[in-house]
Amino acid sequence: MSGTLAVPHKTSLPEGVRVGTVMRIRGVVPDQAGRFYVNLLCGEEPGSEAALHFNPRLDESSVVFNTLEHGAWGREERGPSSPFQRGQPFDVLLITTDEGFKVVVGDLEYHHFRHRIPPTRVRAVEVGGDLQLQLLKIF
Ligand code: 9QG
Repeated sequence: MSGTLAVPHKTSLPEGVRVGTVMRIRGVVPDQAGRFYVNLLCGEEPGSEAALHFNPRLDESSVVFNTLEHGAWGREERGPSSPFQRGQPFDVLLITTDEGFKVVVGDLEYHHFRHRIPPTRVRAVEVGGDLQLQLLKIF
């Protein structure tokens, strides 16, 4: 598909993420998609902690949010009914607030994930799994 980025796609954030940082992820969910993810990672190396794991699951019609700390997944949070559909485009904003990450899907304020790891520790954003990625932009 024209204008897609290879996945997994990783962008370094050397200055980290601060209150007010907005990340925009735009793409299309493939017809046979299972799951995809956006991870806000606290390092570039494999096994880095994740301050946010955002995981739309088309196979479960759910969206899972979590952290990865000391090699272990934390307590899962799940959003309300999934706004993602196989074959459909999507546009997501991750808005960094004092309290957490506000996740906006399309025009819907979908979920607020309260910080467990300080967002200033984030050093990279990685997008991967079953998606056609058209845009990853950090504001
Ligand atoms: O399943 O759930 C989020 O709580 C795990 C998944 C895991 C995460 C996690 O296996 O999948 O979504 O690194 C992984 O295996 C990711 C991709 C209880």
